[in-house]
This record gives sequence, structure tokens and C-alpha cells, in this order.
Amino acid sequence: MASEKDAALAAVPSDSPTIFDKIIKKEIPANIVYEDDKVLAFRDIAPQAPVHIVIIPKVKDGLTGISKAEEKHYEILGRLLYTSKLVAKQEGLEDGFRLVINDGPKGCQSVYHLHIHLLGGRQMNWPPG
Ligand code: DGP
Repeated sequence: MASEKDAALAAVPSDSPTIFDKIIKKEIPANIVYEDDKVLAFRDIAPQAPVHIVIIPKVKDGLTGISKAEEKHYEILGRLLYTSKLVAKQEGLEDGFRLVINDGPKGCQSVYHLHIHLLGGRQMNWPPG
């Protein structure tokens, strides 16, 4: 099975629909842990920690990644961060957790629909690889 890095290097940055659109439309199954009218959070298919959740905007609006953010995205960016905190609490991560946003090939991004990774349930290391 290809590594996450291989997947990221093979991914073509574009604004085309991604696998996350299918998850949003419930066309493919996902283990959803939080949903409201603007944000969806579900367990990562390739978890890198005991808790690994992906938090996404339901409408991409050009946000293929954080590098494409514009002023019009202020509200949704805030909601995504705030939802990350809510989900961390829901998951019982009182002792700490990590939020990650990968961007572009060198940032190891493989899905071009902005997402925040919420990782927890183990001791994190620094610096990341
Ligand atoms: P990134 O490498 O930052 O673009 O993260 C994309 C993440 O999306 C990666 O950790 C694996 C996850 N992922 C990809 N496809 C699926 C899927 O079909 N279902 C779920 N639950 N997660 C997926």
C-alpha cells in the first residue's frame, strides 16, 4: 500500500471534486463524529494516532487548501478551528492533541479539499517528519 507521502506526491492539485465530496453527500461511508450545516468531521481512513479525525468544510468554495484562503473564508476558517476544539473535547482529549493542515506536495497534502487533521490519544513528538 502506498504511503501517505507517496499519495501526496501522486496527487494532482486541482479544484475538482474529491473523495471528501462523496463523504459529504453520503455516497461512500465514513465514520462521522460531528456534523452541522457547515462542517463535517469523520475518522481518517489511515489513522496516524489512536484518535485521528478529519474536519472539513461542507462547501469547498475554492478552498482546495489553506494556501488558497481569502478574506471571504474568515468565517469558515474560524468555524473549522472551533469545531476542532469541540471534537477534541468530545473525544476526551483533555491532556492535549495536535491539529495539522498539510498544504501542497511538499506539505504532504493528498486530498485537495481543505481539512484539519485532529490527532490525539498518544504522546506527540516535535519536530514532525
Ligand atoms: P492529507 O494527506 O493532509 O491530504 O490528508 C488526507 C487524509 O484523508 C488522509 O489522512 C487519508 C484521508 N482519507 C483519504 N481518503 C479517505 C476516505 O475515503 N475516507 C476517510 N475516512 N479518510 C480518507
